[in-house]
Amino acid sequence: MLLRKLPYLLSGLALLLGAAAKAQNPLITTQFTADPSARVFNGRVYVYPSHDILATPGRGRVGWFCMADYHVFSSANLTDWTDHGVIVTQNQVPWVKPDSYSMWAPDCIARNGKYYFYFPSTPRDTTDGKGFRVGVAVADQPTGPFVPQPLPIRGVHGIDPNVFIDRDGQAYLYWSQGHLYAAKLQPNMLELASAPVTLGELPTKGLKEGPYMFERKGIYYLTYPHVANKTERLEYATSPSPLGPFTVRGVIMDESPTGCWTNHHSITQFRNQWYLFYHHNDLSPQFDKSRSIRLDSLFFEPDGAIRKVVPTLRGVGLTAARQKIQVDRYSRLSSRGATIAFLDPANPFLGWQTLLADSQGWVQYNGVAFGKQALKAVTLRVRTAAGATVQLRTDGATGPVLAQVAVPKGSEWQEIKAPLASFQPGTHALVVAAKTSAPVAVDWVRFE
Ligand code: FUB
Repeated sequence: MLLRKLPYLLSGLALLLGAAAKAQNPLITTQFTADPSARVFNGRVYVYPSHDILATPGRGRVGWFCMADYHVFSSANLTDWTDHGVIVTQNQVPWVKPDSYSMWAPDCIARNGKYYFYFPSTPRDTTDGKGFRVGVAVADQPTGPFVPQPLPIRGVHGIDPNVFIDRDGQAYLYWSQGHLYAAKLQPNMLELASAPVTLGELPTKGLKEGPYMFERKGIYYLTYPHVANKTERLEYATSPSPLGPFTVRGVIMDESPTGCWTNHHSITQFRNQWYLFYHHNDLSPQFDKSRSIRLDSLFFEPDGAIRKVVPTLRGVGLTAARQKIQVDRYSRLSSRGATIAFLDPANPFLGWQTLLADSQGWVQYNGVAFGKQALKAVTLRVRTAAGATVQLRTDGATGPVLAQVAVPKGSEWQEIKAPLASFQPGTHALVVAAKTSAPVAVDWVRFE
C-alpha cells in the first residue's frame, strides 16, 4: 500500500521542496527540457520531455545533444507543474550504452492499467545495425517506478517513438529515421505486430522527425517537424486511417525566428481545449541543444484544418494575483521603451526582468485572477538607479489605475509595497507602465 502511494508522497515532497514550476513559457525553469510528450492520465496532464544537459569532456559529445535520463512533470491545471524526478536513466537500462548520453525524445501511453514509456537510445550491442534503437519501460503509475525491458523493440531502428491507440484498440508505433515509419503493436505493447512501413506522400526533401499521431472527428493527424528550409518547423498531414495514405495539409508552427534548429511537439486535448506542447531554447539563446518546453493553445478550423500556432511567452492558464506575476512573460509589450532581459545572463535559470526605459514603456500580462475578495496592496520587485514611478492598471491603456508606486533610487533590487487605489474583482489583464523618464527594471508583481 505504502509502495503504491510512494509516487504521490514523493510528488507532495517535491512540491514542498519547491519543485513546482510556473505556467508561463518556458514551462520548466529548473532544468533544460525538450521534446515534450504530453498525456492526460486520470484527469491530470503528464509531460514526458527529454532532459538536455551540457556535455563536458568525458561526458557526452561537447557541442551536441547530451541526455542521460528522463524526468516526468505533471499538472492538474496547466499552471502549477510538479517535477516527479528521474523515471528512467541510461545507467539502468540493460540494452543502453551507459555513457552514450543519447536518451532522446520519448513518449508514454496508458493501456490496461499500465504505463508504457517508449524511448530511443544508443544500444550497447551494435551487431544488429548501427544507430538508435527504441525501448520500453513499464510502470503501474504515470510517475513510475518504470521497469525497462531487457532488450529494445525488435525491428525498430530510429528515434522519436510515438504511440497511438485507435478507437478499435489497435496500437501503432511511429518513429523516425530521416523519414517517418510506422507499424502496428501487439496487445502487449512491447513487440511489433506488422512490418514497418514508410509513411509516404510526405515531403521527400528535408529531414522529418518527431512524429506525433492523434485522431479527431475521424481524421488521423500525422504531425511532424520538417526542415523545409533551414531549420525545423511543425507540419501536418491527415488521413482517414492511421497508416495513411496521407495528404499534406500545412504548417502548425513556423521556424523559430531566432534560429533554434529543432522543434518537437505533442498535441493534447485537456478539458475541451487542444494544446500544443513544443520546445525552444529560451534558457540558452546561444546554444540550441539546451532547450526548454513550452505550451500554447491550439485551435481547429471548421473543416478540421489546424490553425497556425504563434508562439507566446505568456503560455496558457490564469495566474492568481497573490502569486508572483512574472510580467516579463508578457502578452503585449510596448513597441518602444520596453525590453526583456535575463536577471543574470550568467545564470538564465534565475529568469527574466522587464526593462522600462522611459514613460513610453509598458508591459501587459493577460489573465490575472484577482478573485472576489478585495485585495489591498501590491508589492513590486524593482530596481531603478535614478528613482521612478510605476503605474499598475487593469485592462489596457484606459483601464482603472490599481496603484501608482514611487520607487526610490538605488543600485539593488527592492521590494516596494504600496496600497491599492482600486480593486477590480474577477480576471483582468495587468498593465505595468513607467510614468517617469528614468529607466526602471521590474522583476515581478504580487498582490495581497
Ligand atoms: O532531442 C534530440 C532530438 O532533437 C530529438 O529526438 C529530435 O526530435 C530533436 O528534437
